[in-house]
Amino acid sequence: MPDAAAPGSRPATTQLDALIVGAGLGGLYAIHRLRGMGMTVRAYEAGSDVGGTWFWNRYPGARCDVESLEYSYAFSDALQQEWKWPERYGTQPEILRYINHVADRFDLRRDVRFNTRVTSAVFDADAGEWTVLTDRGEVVRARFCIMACGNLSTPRLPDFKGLQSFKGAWYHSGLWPTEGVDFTGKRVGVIGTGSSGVQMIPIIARQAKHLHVFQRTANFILPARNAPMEEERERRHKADYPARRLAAYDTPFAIGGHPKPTRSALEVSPEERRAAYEAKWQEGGSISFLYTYTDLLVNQAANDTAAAFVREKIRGIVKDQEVARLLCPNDHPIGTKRLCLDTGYYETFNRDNVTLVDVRSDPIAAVTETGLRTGTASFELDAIVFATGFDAITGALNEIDIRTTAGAVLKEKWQAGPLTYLGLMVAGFPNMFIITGPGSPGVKTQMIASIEQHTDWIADCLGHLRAHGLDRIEPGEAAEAEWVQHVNDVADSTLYPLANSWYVGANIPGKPRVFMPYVGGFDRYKRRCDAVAANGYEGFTLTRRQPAMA
Ligand code: N01
Repeated sequence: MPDAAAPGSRPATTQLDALIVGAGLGGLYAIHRLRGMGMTVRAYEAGSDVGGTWFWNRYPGARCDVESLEYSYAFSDALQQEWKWPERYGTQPEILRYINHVADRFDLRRDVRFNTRVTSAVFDADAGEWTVLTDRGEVVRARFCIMACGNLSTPRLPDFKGLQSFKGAWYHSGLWPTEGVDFTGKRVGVIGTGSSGVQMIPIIARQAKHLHVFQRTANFILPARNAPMEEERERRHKADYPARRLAAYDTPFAIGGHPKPTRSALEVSPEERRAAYEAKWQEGGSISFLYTYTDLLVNQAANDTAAAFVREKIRGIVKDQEVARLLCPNDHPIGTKRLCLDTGYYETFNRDNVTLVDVRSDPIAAVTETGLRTGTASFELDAIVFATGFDAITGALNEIDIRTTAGAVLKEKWQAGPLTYLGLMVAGFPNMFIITGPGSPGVKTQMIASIEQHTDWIADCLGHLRAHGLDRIEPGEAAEAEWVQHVNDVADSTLYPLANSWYVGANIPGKPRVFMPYVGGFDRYKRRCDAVAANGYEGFTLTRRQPAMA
């Protein structure tokens, strides 16, 4: 394939079968899978190396909340057998080491262009291919575009006045400096108490002279109970890894090892319920807790029992009962925002050098030269950490100018909320596939399982096109509308929409409130995708470009 030209000269056009946006877990597997079919592929990656989320999110304490024996690629049994995870939950450095290992082992780097951001992608309806531009001036033409740009890859800073005037240092959890940050002896403010804030706060508290935690919404946080990997457990898991993966695919979260619940929380006595929650609390982890009963995510009364248990725990751990009251979530059912896993989070608020600031009742008004100001108080800070989240699910796609020569513009089409068929494709945008986009169960599952499932489906689809002499696929408007309705109907049958979460875009002012992930479960979703393919790609139109008349 021709390469980009030297600086100064006119850029050459690179021709590919498939262009991939992103070299995180999704992009890397897409390279491997499509290259294995003999396709010319290349991934474009804004970062200087592989890893995506795990490349950028290097904040102290960053760690996966899915157990490491589950959170890994399944496509190569040799890989899953040889890799040794040292702990129950992988740390960010360990997961990044694993991703680098995968990139090297499968020789993936040679098909990644690093430090390069895709800025626009235009589908040429006549030529039947995409023309993609990068911020380094490269022009790439590709029959297919695979958007593997991540769900939580567009960091979001609140629109506070005065940030430019701040004389100290500031950081965002999702843009953490590679060399790390030492907060020893510093007065630090952390804004945000989602998964990122919850993981970093106990560690920063141990370093800082004083830590102010600015909390707008209290979250439900369960113990991770991280520990070194037990050798016997690892041995047993690896002894039947492929079967365990298959069993996991038959569950809603694509995570195995947890018996499916059989009873409602409301069918048992309060004592039995309490004992069950206590056992899950001791075991650690979010999926096992949500699996205590069948109806925790669909029945408010059932959910209330679990929420009350966690609040009681918070009041038991945190000594100052006014602080405990503020830390008790009270505005959403448990599990309807991403459950956070902690190591010593609530205990951190018993430290003398930690102060919880309620910015729900007294919002942050501005950043000042020397810290932060709320409506009623000022805080002197040497460093501010924004653990304020991401423009989730659609953010990275909307940053690329995606359009077609037929006049379709993705951002315009998605103005009132994203529309996709199966979360994989968008009507009006042929030959563009999305890995774990809106309408996919991705973020509600073991993400790597969804990445592999989506990519395998796409690869099979491209194989089908090739085998039938076809080169174009696009979902129909009716199939797309039916899927979007189904995604909404399923969400509305649960408690999820009751929370102001990033699942509904509530963290981004002005973003349309639409429930974006598919919460019908990975198992159900996979069966649907398989059936669509088995029925000749039902809901899609598959065609062959007519050669231009001489
Ligand atoms: O972001 P978040 P995150 N003033 O959006 C607050 C995954 N992840 O980076 O809730 C004051 O959850 C905001 O408050 P509110 C995981 O899927 C996984 O923590 O909007 N506060 C909230 O407290 C996770 O869900 C792992 O009222 C403001 C926080 O900032 C997702 O990434 C680790 C504010 C943002 O929380 C995102 O997590 C890390 C303002 N103006 C992340 N604006 C693991 O695997 C926002 N906030 C463990």
